[in-house]
Formats: sequence, structure tokens, C-alpha cells
Amino acid sequence: MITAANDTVPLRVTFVGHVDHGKSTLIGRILFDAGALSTAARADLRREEDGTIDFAFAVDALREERERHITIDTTRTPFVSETRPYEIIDAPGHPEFLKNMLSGATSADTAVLIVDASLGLEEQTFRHALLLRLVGVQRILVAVNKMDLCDFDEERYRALAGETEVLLGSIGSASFATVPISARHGDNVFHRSDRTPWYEGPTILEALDVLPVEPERSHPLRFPVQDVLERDGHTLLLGRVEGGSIQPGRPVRLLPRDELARVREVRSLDGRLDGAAAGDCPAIVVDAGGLRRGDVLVDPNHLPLTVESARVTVFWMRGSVSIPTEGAIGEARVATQLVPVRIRAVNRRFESATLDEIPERDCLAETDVAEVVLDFERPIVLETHNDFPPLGRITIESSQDVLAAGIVRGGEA
Ligand SMILES: Nc1nc2c(ncn2[C@@H]2O[C@H](COP(=O)(O)OP(=O)(O)OP(=O)(O)O)[C@@H](O)[C@H]2O)c(=O)[nH]1
Ligand SMILES: [Mg+2]
Repeated sequence: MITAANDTVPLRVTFVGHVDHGKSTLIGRILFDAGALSTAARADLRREEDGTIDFAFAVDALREERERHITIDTTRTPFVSETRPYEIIDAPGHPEFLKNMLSGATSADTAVLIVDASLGLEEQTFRHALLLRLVGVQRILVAVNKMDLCDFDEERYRALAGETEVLLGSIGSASFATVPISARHGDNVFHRSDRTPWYEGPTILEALDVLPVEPERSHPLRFPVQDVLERDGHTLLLGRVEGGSIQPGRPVRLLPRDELARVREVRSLDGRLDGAAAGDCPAIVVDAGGLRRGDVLVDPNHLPLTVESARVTVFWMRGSVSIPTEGAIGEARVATQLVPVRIRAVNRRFESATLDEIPERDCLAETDVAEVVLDFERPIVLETHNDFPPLGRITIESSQDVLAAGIVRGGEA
């Protein structure tokens, strides 16, 4: 979709955590309390044995999900609070569906990490926290859920909040807020609870509503081409401005082909624009031909990396694979680029549940975390994740299946 220059960018929030800790219930509760569930979805709500509403039922729409009482695929629900639009991404907690969790996380700006107050931290709590770090989701809100099961006990909450912070700290992350909630009963989700008089912080929605959306406007121009469209004798380049801004008349460098061009027009659906900035999805006309999906228009004075090899930290999600791989194992995706890739070497390898280092580096096994060297079949445009996350996130895919996801550490000779 082509959007005009000042459209409000939604905050994309993914809900993660161990299986059954209450992710879908919390999302259902938010939508319900905000009056954002459709009439059909409200009519469809089911009740628990104790008479309370089963909110997860509204979010888990697949038949198998409802029968097994688990989330399998990610769902993306648009929702508008009083303050801003959101895209709410539900993720499965079952380890079998880690890939789906990851596909949700790779597109999120913010995560809500849910911890069951009665059960505490579990394996997927740690894995998900680690995965968030690997795909570069830096804003984490911790929700200590099911507080009703421990009588809204302040001490239990403080202990768990502390443990979660230690866990996040151990992988170099931190939370920006921790909230004691009951998703099922609605405490501190949308409405402030009188059952936690000892808690003075924000509700979940208050904490999310004040987060700034940072569409990277101060970064140099980065416009990855998503689609090329011929219209009225012009070639329109469609995509999302990931960094900086773009105006008619300015010079741009086309990567990876490394050619200088000039912007002729910046358009929306309704006509010409004076310009577009990070977060906008305009159509661009340049005075050069032969552009394709995956090309990137950048500021000629501030170039990203164009490389054939890179150092990347990945989470490996396939069965065991020998390193170096025999030729390409799939395609690397960075923004809209898709380039065949092989794994040349593993520099370090870790067990993801414990982060213990594994000395053998001639293979990767399912759920390993590793620092690897990738060789791309042709030059690819990227940046280190530290410099610019939109071009610093990478997934490796094979026929729609995600083999690995990670972040770029740097180019490699
Ligand atoms: N008592 C209590 N039960 C809750 C609360 N929140 C969720 N539950 C229950 O916990 C169970 C699991 O909730 P879900 O929302 O399906 O959990 P989930 O994290 O989405 O699970 P997966 O998607 O399968 O990983 C359901 O029976 C919920 O009703 C809560 O605040 N209090
Ligand atoms: Mg769920």
C-alpha cells in the first residue's frame, strides 16, 4: 500500500513467553477491554469452567489451536488505542512452533514478555528473551501474569520481576517496565487494579501508549525496493522508507549495482509529494532503468555495506547441518533482498537453553545459537545491527521455511 507522508506508524508489539503463560489471553483481554473485538468475535467467546471468559479463544482462531488450546501460527491484529494505532502480534510458546514465534518477532518494534506468576521462569521464557535479542527487539515489557493465582502477593511479584531482570541482563537486554497483571480478570491490563494497591506503575496499555515510534528519520536515506510497477509510461519503485527521507531532485546511489541516479518524483496514491520520510511507503520515480525488487536507494554520502560475506549471530532452527555447507542452504533475506547463501564457518557455538559454549564447530544443531560467517552468491546490502536494525536483521529461508534468524555483526573478507 502506498501511504502519504504523515500517516501515523503503528507500534508493532509481539507477545512472547513460555507455553500457556497467557499470551493469547492477554491479547484477547486488551482487545475486549478496548472494545476492539468485532461483534462476531464477541459472540464467539467461550467461558471457562469458573464462568470467566476465555479470551484466548478469540485470538486462537485456527481449529487445531482451539482444539489443542495452544497457539500455532502468529496472528496480527490491528488495533487503535486512544493514543495510537497498534499491530498486535500473537506468538506461539510451544517449542515446536519456535519458527512462527520468530517470524512474528522479526517484524516487531516492541515485545511483551509474559511470565506466569504461579510457575515462574521456564525454558521458553529464556529462549524467547534470547530470540528477541537476536532479532534486535530492544524494548521489552515484562508482564507477570496470573497474579490472581498467587493472591496478588507483592513479594511473589517482586521476586519474579527481579529474576526476570537478571535473566534479561544475562543476555544483554533489559525491560523498560514490569507490570503485575491478571489477563483473565483484567487487572492492570487496560484498567488499573485495586487488588495491587502496592503497585504504582503503569498498566500494560499505559506503558505501551507512551512509547515513541522511531521511524529512523535521522538515519541517512535507505529505501529498499519492494516492487516495481509500470504506470503511465513511468517505472514506479514501491517500498517503505526505512531510514532518512527522500525528495524529488536529490541524488541517490542505487545498490548493489553502485550507480548514481536522481529522484524525479515522489508519489502517493493521490499524486505527487514534496517528499517522504522513514515510515512512509511512497512510490519513487528515478532517472535510471532496470531496477528490481531488492535494490536499495541510499544517501550517496553515507553508504551502507555492500558485501559478499558477513559475520552474523544466528539462531539455528533446522536439524543438524555440516559446516561449511555444501553450496547454498537457502536464501538470506535482508529487508527486501533475497540472495542465496552458504555457511562458510562457525566461529562460536552455544546451547540456547543455557548459553553454554559448544566446542565442536563443524556442524549446527537445532536451536543452537552461533556466530557464523556467511557467503552470499552475489553482493548484498546490509549494515551492522548496531548501526541500523532494518538492514541489520537477517533470516535464512528455504522454500518458505525459516532456517535461521539473526543479526549482522559486520562485513567479512
Ligand atoms: N488464572 C488465570 N489463568 C489465566 C490467566 N491468563 C491466562 N490464563 C489461562 O492460562 C491458559 C493458557 O492461556 P493462553 O492465553 O492460551 O496461553 P498462551 O501463552 O497463549 O499459550 P500458547 O500460545 O499455547 O503458548 C488458559 O487456560 C487461560 O485461561 C490469568 O490471568 N489467570
Ligand atoms: Mg497463545
